[in-house]
Amino acid sequence: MKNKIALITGATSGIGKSTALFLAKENYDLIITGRREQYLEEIQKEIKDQYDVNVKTLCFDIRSESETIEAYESLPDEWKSIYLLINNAGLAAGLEPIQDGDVNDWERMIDTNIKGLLYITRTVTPRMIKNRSGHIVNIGSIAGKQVYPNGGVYCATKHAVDALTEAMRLDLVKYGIKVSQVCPGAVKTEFSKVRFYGDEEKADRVYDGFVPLSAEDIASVITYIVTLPDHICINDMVVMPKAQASAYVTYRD
Ligand code: NDP
Ligand code: 8X3
Repeated sequence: MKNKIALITGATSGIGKSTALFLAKENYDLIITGRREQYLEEIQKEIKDQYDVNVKTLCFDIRSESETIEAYESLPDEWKSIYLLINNAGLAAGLEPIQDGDVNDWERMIDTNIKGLLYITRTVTPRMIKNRSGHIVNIGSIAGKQVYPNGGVYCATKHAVDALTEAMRLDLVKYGIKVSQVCPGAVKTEFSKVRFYGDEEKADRVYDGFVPLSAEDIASVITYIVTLPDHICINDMVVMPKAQASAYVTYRD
């Protein structure tokens, strides 16, 4: 295959979907993943209608190690040589103090944001090592740099992503594999709707009175990072809306 191959987890919406469109424009062949098959097929068509690249869809739940491995193994051999892995799938569930937290929410976040990211990375990296080439971009968060009240477990999962980014870079540097992290502040996607269990009004209030980042803003940053010359690695980038000074200080008009 002449193009580099990028696998993007969580490409059915938000940052992952936008990144798929941006990378298609850069002539990457794409593997887009998520649990909503219909969305994957619609996005595959949207990309192929606009760009002359190949697109495969893999529908699986990243919380399951066996589903993750099976999905990868279902790819034709030439598609298994993934150059770029965008570890994006993730969520926040609930906004509660520790003493009131819902254990199911905690498990969803830990299983997706930490364990899922590890499963796909463990699955994809042996071939990168064999090829002596690759780039992993982990989507962390400002919540992986700071902790805010009622968000303890989500913040802990993103702190884990921060640590794993550094760990992956240490382990993979000798194989010529780059590892980067992008840590956004507030991005208006399905994120808050998922956090508040589908309550759209509550989700919209998160972005009242200031201009949040868009999924395209983060996709453009990811595209910048992955199109730099091979010898340059952006290790870590914190990207905030102008009005958001930290995880817990946002200036609202
Ligand atoms: P969205 O909710 O719009 O997108 C989340 C994506 O993750 C969806 O494509 C979803 O696909 C996928 N996903 C969630 N759970 C699973 C699962 N179990 N298996 C497979 N895929 C899954 O949110 P964003 O685009 O905002 O979030 C993307 C990443 O960015 C996340 O890691 C999030 O933590 C991070 N982030 C978001 C910020 C924000 O303010 N929005 C700020 C900082 C970081 P599907 O439902 O089809 O499975
Ligand atoms: C998402 C940003 O501030 O809601 O990671 O945690 S925040």
